[in-house]
Amino acid sequence: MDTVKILHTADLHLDCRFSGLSAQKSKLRRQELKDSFADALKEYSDADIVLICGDIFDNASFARSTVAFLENLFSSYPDTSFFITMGNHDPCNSRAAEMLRASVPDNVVIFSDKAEYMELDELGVRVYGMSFSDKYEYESFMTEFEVIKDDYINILMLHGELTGKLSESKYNPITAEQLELSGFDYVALGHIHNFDGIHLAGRTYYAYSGTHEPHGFDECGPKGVIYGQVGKGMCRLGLKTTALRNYEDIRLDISSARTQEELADMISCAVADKKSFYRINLTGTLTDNISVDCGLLEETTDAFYIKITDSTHHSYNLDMLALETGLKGYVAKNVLKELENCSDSDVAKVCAASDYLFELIDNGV
Ligand SMILES: [Mn+2]
Repeated sequence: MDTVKILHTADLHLDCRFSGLSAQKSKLRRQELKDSFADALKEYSDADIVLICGDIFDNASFARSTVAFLENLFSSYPDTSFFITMGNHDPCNSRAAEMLRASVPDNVVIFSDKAEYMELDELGVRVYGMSFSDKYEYESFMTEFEVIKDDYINILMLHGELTGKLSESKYNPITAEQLELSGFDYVALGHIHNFDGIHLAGRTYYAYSGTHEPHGFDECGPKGVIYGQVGKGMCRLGLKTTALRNYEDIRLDISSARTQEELADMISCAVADKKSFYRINLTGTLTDNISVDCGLLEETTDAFYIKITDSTHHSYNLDMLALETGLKGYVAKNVLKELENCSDSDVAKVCAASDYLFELIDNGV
């Protein structure tokens, strides 16, 4: 069966500000967004067509050098056909879109804000697309397309939001039912920054590629491009990871740390990839000889970016509390008695219950 090799990407958000980072790291990340995209094109340069489904640029502020970068990049693959739809961050009326349109070479098609298609006769493929004209698109673009039914492989590319009801999104709403009835072989989507698999509605395959490189902690998980083959009523596609750095959001129970060195080691082990971004929330019950200084731990842990928060609490010293008069002394004496009589396997449970009781007495929570 005849197939076409595609590379599907979206939501590059080039020139993204990375406002949570230092000026130096933010600049480095902006360069990496470009490097990572260029690397992906090189790695999968045997793709016949490249689909870029919106939000190439992050917003109205973009660098002219980035447009020049894209122009050079597209020019260096003259045998590849590039197709671009503009998204809500870089709609047709934006300066970035205008400049891109004015500069791209002949092997690049940028879809307008009307439903259009291009035929690649040598490949037997038709690529359909439509761009955002403005920040919001309340009406579904899907109603604008009618598939030409013949031997050609029909691929649609859109920036838009999959939704249960058409009224529920202002970002070109698309329903599974529309996809099922559409007649396309593959629908390449952009807008959602996470890849969650290749899906099938009726005989139509569809997927969000997600972004090629994450932009923040709301974009954890593997990031890459979709690459593979599409044919009539079939596809062999998968995510190929491309991200140079990842974001990791971790809860780390440090109850078993007995010394400050052990605590530092546990954090260091959690930071498996020194190049990545980490947000670590420390949890658990600590003994008196462990103290948590988030700033110091951040400084002494080797990572590109690390933010540590402390949600731990200290265990209560039962022997000391048992000497007190009042409610806590009474509870401590009884817990000690309980610990003497309980089996080894119940010690942890009794300790956790007593910690909970003391927290309740101390904080009322
Ligand atoms: Mn986006």
